[in-house]
Amino acid sequence: MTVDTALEEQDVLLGVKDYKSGVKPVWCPGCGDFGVLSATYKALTTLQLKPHEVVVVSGIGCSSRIPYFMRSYGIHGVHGRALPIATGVKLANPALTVFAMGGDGDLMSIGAGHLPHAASRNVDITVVMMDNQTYGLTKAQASPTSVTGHISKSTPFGSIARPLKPVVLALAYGATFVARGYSARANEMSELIVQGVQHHGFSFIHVQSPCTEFHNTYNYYDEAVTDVPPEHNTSDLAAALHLALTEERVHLGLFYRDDAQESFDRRSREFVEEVSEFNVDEYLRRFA
Ligand SMILES: Cc1ncc(C[n+]2csc(CCOP(=O)(O)OP(=O)(O)O)c2C)c(N)n1
Ligand code: SF4
Repeated sequence: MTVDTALEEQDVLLGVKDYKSGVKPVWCPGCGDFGVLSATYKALTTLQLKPHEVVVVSGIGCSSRIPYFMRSYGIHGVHGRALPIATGVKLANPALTVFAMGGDGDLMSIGAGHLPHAASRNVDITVVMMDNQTYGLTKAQASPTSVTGHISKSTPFGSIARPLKPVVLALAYGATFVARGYSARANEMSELIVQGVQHHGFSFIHVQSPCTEFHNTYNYYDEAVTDVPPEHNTSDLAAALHLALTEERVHLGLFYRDDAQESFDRRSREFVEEVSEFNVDEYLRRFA
C-alpha cells in the first residue's frame, strides 16, 4: 500500500482520521482487533508521525489484515514472516517507524522461530501481537496460546497442550520493551504503543484481543485483568518474569524496559562505510 504525501507536506496537526485508509475493516462485530486498530490510530496521532514515515508489516490471519485499514505504507506478507520483513524494512531505511502486527497463530506458531532472533538482535521495531487464542481466519483451530482443555475443531476432546506464554517468551528472548494490553482498554493500549515506538529497540506488546465469532473471552478478561502494580520495577527482568508467570491475574501495562542496549539497525550502520558497489552482472557471470 502506498500513501500520497500531499497532506504530509502541509505543516498541520494530524488527527485520527488522517491515519484511516478509508477501507472499512472486514472484521466481525466486536472483534478485539478493532480496539488494536483504534489504539494504533490514537498512538500515531499522539506521536504526530506522518503516514509516509510509518510501515505496518503483517503476516496472514484476520488480525494481519490491519495494514489495509491504515493510511501508512503496509505489507500484508506471508504467513509467519512479519518479523523478517519488518527487520529488512528497518535495516534498509532506519528513518521509518516500523510495526510488525499479527496474531498468535502468525507470531507464536508458524512464525515463532523468528521471535528469538528479532528480539535478541534488538531490532528497532514495534511488535503488536493480537492474541485471541485461536486461528480466527481459518475458522477456529486451536492455537499455541489456547488454554489446556480448549475445545475446537482441531481439539474436539480439549487441547492437551500447555499454552505458550508470549510475555514470558519475549522477556526470555531479550526483548528490551515488553508490555501487555487489552482490546477493551484501547486508551491504555495506545499509551503502550506510543512508548513502544519511542523505545529505540525491540518492543513487544502482547494484546488480549478476543475473537467474538469463535472464542469470545471478553467476560473472562474483564474479570481477570489487573494493572501491573505501581511498585513493580520495570528495569528488573526477574521481577518482570515473575509477574508474567503469575497465573491468577492477567497483568496489563509495562513489564520491562531496558534503554541501555543499542539497537541492531544502529549498530549495523557502523558498517555503511564498508559497503562496496555490488555488480549483479559481474556476480552472475561467475556462474555462467
Ligand atoms: C503456509 C500457510 N500455512 C497455513 C495457512 C493457513 N492459515 C491462514 S491464517 C492462519 C492462522 C491465523 O491465526 P492467527 O495468526 O492467530 O490470526 P487470527 O486469524 O486469529 O487473527 C492459518 C493457519 C496459510 N495461509 N499459509
Ligand atoms: S473470526 Fe474472530 S478474529 Fe476473525 S474477524 Fe471475526 S471475531 Fe475477529
